[in-house]
Amino acid sequence: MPHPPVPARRTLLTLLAAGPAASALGGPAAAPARAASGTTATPASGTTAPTAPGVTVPGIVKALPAEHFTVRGTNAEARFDAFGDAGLLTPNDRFFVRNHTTTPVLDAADWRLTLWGDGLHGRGPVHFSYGQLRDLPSVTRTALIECAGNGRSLYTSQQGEPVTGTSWTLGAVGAARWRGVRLSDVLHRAGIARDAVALQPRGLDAPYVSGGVDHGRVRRPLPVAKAFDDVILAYEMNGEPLPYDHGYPVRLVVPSWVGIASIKWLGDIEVSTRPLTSPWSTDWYRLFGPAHPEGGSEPIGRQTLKSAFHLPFGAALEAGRTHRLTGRAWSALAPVRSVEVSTDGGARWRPARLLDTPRRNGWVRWSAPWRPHRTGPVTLLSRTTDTAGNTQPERAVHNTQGYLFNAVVRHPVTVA
Ligand SMILES: Nc1nc2c(c(=O)[nH]1)N[C@H]1C(S)=C(S)[C@@H](COP(=O)(O)O)O[C@H]1N2
Ligand SMILES: [Mo]
Repeated sequence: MPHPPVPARRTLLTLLAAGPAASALGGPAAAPARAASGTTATPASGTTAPTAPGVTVPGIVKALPAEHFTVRGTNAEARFDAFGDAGLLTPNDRFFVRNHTTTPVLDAADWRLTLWGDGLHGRGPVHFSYGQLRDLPSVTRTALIECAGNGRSLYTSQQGEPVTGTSWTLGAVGAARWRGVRLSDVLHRAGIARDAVALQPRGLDAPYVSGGVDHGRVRRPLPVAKAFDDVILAYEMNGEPLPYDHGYPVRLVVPSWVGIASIKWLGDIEVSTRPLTSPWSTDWYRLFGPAHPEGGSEPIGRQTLKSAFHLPFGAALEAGRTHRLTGRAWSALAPVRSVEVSTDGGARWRPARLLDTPRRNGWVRWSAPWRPHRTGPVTLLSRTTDTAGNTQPERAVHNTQGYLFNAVVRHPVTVA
């Protein structure tokens, strides 16, 4: 068995004070702890300290004003209903945060990436400093990051089915322009062997402890084929250094795959000639339940497709005037081809107007005018179809952990 290198703990300037995370930092190299809270740290993005009212979550650095975020445990969901003014790219200060533990505030100056494992020619570990990564040719690409469980609560609210996990509505998704280096370039330079089949990137955040079990640091196997396709090690998000909460100094961006693949605060990558596993590929991020194979599906790779309105659930709309309904649609499987809307609970559908050119790994905004006449409750629906012919179904196939919700969202409003 190859021996994993000790993670570069000394690069962790701070973690949430006290508890197992802080004690893991013990030792002479550990810098004084500073809580990752909304009031003490200066985000790497250079945004100012929070002044807007909102909840401060221990473990998330940036401000979480209530008009843009809903806090869910250690996570912050972006308010999808407020995306109407957000543009095609999600601003860094409005991007959702999914943290298994807490945001570590790292220092790029003493950060390094380690590649190790029997899948490297030299066998010994290979290191890259932040400066060495920045000196490699850079690429910039737009990609969505979407949690596998985005829309999870709709399994229950819309389909009456129980699920475990964070009760996201539709805001565990965002689009950004990522700049960094190709993972393939780094793998070549590190001397990846021809017979390497699996990678396992791992974060520098604290080990994830749940139900009294220490699952270790967040890590998940990544097939070599995907790594060589379009994965990047990103150090910029929308033209700024990665914010602390989004993986500063370096994170993976794995386009079109479920968010868990895009490991933040990347510390090391195991390169192996044999398949690798972690709890994030065996216990979670598989589909379990009666509709799936005994023992679960294969680990989830790609995300699915969705569309939704930029409106709060239960929004009140005035009768007798024309409203411009807007929303977004996206598919991880192919570019969006069309969006249809229904304003009568699904009896009749009409096309929405696409406001952006559909692209792979992006979303499109759309609009449809609606002039309601009768007052009372109405269910609005939107349904997208992509160029590969995938369409949102009426019902999503249930899985116990509520991943990959893809059904048409039934959006209640009131005409008054
Ligand atoms: N190291 C580390 N990487 C991580 C996570 C984490 O908790 N730790 N969460 C993952 C999950 S589940 C998602 S959905 C995305 C969220 O990215 P964001 O917080 O930048 O939106 O990061 C992924 N990468
Ligand atoms: Mo996620």
